Amino acid sequence: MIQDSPIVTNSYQFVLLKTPMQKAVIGLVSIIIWVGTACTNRTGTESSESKPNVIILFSDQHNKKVMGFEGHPDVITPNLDQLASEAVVFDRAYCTQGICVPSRSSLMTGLTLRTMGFINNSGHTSVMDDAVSMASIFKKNGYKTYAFGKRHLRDAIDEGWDVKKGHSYNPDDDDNYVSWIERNGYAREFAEDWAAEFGKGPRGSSEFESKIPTADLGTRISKLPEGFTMEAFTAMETIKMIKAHAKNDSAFFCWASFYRPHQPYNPLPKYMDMYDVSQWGDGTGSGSGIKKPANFYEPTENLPPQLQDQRNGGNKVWNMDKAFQDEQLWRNYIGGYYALVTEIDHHVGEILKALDESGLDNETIVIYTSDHGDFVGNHGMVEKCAFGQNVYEDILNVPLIIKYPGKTKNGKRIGELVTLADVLPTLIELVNMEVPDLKYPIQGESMVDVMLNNGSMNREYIVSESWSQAAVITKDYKLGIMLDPTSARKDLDYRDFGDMFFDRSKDPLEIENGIDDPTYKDQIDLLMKYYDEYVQNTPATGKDEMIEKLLEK
Ligand SMILES: [Ca+2]
Repeated sequence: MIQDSPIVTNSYQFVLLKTPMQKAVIGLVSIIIWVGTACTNRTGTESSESKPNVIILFSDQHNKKVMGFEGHPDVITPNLDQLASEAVVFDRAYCTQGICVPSRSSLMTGLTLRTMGFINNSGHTSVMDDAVSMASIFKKNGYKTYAFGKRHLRDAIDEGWDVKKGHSYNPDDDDNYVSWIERNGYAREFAEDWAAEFGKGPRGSSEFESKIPTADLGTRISKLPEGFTMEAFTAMETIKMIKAHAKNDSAFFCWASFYRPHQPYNPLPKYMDMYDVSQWGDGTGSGSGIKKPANFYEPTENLPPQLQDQRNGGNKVWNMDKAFQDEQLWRNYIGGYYALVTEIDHHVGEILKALDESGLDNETIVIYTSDHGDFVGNHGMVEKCAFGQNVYEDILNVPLIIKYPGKTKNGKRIGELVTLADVLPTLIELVNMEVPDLKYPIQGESMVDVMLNNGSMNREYIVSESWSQAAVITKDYKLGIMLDPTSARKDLDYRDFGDMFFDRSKDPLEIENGIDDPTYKDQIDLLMKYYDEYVQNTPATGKDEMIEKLLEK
């Protein structure tokens, strides 16, 4: 939608006017003005064209390699495979930090952790109040906005939703999974799932005070009937919304956000039965037991200190020491993770089918992505252990599949380095949205030229960072710099372990730390220089504010 005077005050004013598509739209607007008729589109605003719907299918903790079309030996994902064949697939998409809230917030604002200032999932800074969310931008542009499932956002970053139905109990939401499962009479079954990690039922449930045992590696088969998981709730609400929009003809932006395959790992028997976890084998695709990860027995001393502690049994939910005595526990977790991905894949298929049956598939942009990955047994680790590292590919590399019917090239693989902060500027350009005055300009960059025109991001590197570790990622190399978390957070200081360096072209499993190898000195110096450049060019407004607050205490 091109307005008479676009209110664009950030760096995207150049991007917004430079692509052939934009020029074509401007040309079309000129023609319409020339014939003296401005048509009214289905959102009721004056425009030359009807806007596409946008749906972000999202999962939590989905390791990018764990999809069938990636050549995985085990996991079964026919619907994601089909979507990927009809879309562009980014092979080198990374989260800006390998943990929920900061990563999701980057997706929603296009900002970095450094600028927002989160410490892992917590903390509050003024940037979080002043940021403008993706949902708010869509809403201002005439879209009806929906969030179904896990948001895990805060302050202004969680604003802009017309309808929100979360996974957790929240009286401010229009509905939530915990209340819904209670109404349906399965509160106990869900509490047993939830307790695999937390030892009790969820907040807001009649089972909140119930003491229920945790489960080794957070893995327990669900007793919920099919159709009553958190994933089923997200899909059900999304499909209801799609069917309603098929009739009312207004544009929607929807974040359909699955909680899984995040722990607690509670697969339904239907999906678990697709994987033979009774023994290690050559993989489900070969008709045998699931395949053991190639770097499963990585020596403990290779891993950063927090991961070593978990390996040695320091985390009493995971009980990893026990799992190494009985590998059946590992197979249950790894197969359970695949089963959760397969359940999500089923719901993705149902949502795409609803778009198709409602006749909206050709006018809806579909994105599939996730906030970060999971080790899934790689490096002999469970979950993401994001408090002790922010370097491993299993955690930082995320799925990113984008389909714009009639525009994206089917099955195109893209090797450019991108981050989740690039999604918002991409959508702004794709949908041609007006951007309000932003106090903190978007730091990501549009991927449209790469997606539609064989363009380049012109990037030598990208950075993903936590308070403990910054990963500088180039085409072939990765440097994990252990940071000084300042005197404010001594507990996050892992500098004694030293930095980490991986030659990804020779060591894709990331088991040979080359930081002391003189062969790599020039490369390491270069990546260090890139990081200095990144720090200089990226305002640390939120992080500085957070440090000041912590030092005052
Ligand atoms: Ca997460």
